[in-house]
Amino acid sequence: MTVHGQDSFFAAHNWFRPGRGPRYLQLCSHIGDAIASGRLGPETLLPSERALAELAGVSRVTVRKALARLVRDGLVRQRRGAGSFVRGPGPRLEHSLSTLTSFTEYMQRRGKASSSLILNAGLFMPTPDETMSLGLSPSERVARIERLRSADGQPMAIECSSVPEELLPAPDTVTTSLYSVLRNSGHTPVRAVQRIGACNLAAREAELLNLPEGSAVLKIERAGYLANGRPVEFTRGTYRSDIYDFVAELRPDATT
Ligand code: 16G
Repeated sequence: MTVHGQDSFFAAHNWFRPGRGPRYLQLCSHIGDAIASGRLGPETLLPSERALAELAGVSRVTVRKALARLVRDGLVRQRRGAGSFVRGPGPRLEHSLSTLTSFTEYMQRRGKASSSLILNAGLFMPTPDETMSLGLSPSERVARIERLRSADGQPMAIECSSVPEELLPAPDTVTTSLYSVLRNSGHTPVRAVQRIGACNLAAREAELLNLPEGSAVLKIERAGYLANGRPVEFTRGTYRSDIYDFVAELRPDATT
């Protein structure tokens, strides 16, 4: 399968807008958007680097950089000697709603290397939401950590976790797993309540997750509790709905 209407699809007037950032990124988003919308289906063969440079009216370096970004983002696969192909949808990840696991443990079990980019971390005065969810007095501070979470280098979720300062006095100690830091200090969550909803990505989150702005994602709020019932964690996360499936096992209601 090749790209139909190649000439016009890749022509610069269809994707380049002066002042909207580097050409390679604009070309990359143009191709990425077409993959996301299905205009370029799985296994579509993209034109060769040279042909693409000609069609798009850019240098081969620009094309190479755009393709490298698409490969990095998992949208395109390069086969030596055969060319660049649109990838099919990757395997979806099933996330059980009935077990209390951490991102790091969950990815480890699936043989994936997890990593986190700290976007923001520190001790803050609580927002009204945090005060309520964590049962704080208005004068108690919270440790707040916002992270971009990736698996095998691919961005999967953005999570903002808040923990009472008393239970996590040094948020900068969370370098890999929040739960392992909490476990080490004897503050493991043993129960959690989650609220799941759908929403569309705003510009900042879209850029972090490498998805087109407006993509549908899952919003999940988790309130985690210690064995004595004290709230230990309030996490708001944005999860890629093209990868995650949240699965719950259901049993008949014993009262009916
Ligand atoms: C999961 C939890 C999140 C928790 C994090 C800890 C969901 C929806 N959310 O992502 O609430 O804070 O794990 O992961 O599962 P960590 O120990 O790897 O930092």
